[in-house]
Amino acid sequence: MIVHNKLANGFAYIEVNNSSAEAKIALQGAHLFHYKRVGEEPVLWLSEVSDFEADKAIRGGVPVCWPWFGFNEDKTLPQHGFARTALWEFVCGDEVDEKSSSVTIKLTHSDETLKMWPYKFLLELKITISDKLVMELKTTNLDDKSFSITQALHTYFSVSHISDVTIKGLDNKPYLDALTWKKELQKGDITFNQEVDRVYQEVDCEIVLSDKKRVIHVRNENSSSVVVWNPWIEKCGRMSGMKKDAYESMLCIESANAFDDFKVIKPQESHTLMAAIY
Ligand code: TA6
Repeated sequence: MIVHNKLANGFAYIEVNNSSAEAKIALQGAHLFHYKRVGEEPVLWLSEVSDFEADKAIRGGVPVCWPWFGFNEDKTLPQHGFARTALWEFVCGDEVDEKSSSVTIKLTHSDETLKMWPYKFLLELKITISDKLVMELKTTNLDDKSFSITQALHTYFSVSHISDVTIKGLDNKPYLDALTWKKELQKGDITFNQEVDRVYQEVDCEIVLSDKKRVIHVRNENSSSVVVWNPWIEKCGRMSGMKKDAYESMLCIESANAFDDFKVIKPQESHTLMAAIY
């Protein structure tokens, strides 16, 4: 079942239910903010104090960072781009079968976006909901000149407790430590006892997130960069839309084309960033 709903304040979202899973996707930012497989706890973390208001990014779920990841050279422009707070347009819903549904939402250039980023584009996000979550973020260049993007599906995972978490699959991968801006090399599995904000490069394999509750796999296509982030205590206390102890129950593993993994798209050509979570 695919239903269009609104919160009391008019905030529009799409609700998906099938025999495998349920999901909720806001039209603002094409922001998947709930994904739960039948019989399990939600896979995605969502802040208890997140805003659901126009022009404010939902804290949690899967923010779409586009057409840049991180800060823009022009500091008056929003971190992680404008796509996650823009109002997207529902394109179609498809009940593939009783176990799988897909929803496609699009965003295209406007006077407002052209002021921030002077290129004509079509951005489409196709989300397939079953016992596997598949997100395909397709950028098409509608302009007459090439453009370069960086992007991320900034996925917030719900975890039993951050101290229980181990991430496998990034051993021996180089990363940019966003806390020191130094390049480092990952040694072994990733565990957490402090703030972690790292952009891994040369990633070409499945990533495995395990905690006390379950094991989650992340596999990306057309991406060789992955961001791992937990704000830990001090930063969490300063983050908008996060309770001070939120760091204990969340972890971001972001499927990206970030920093060295930027993508140049020629006129009339496309690039699709795919993330599968299962
Ligand atoms: O992806 C990690 C990161 O860039 C962190 O540095 C932190 O800023 C996080 O994203 C959240 O950013 P936001 O703009 O959603 O508050």
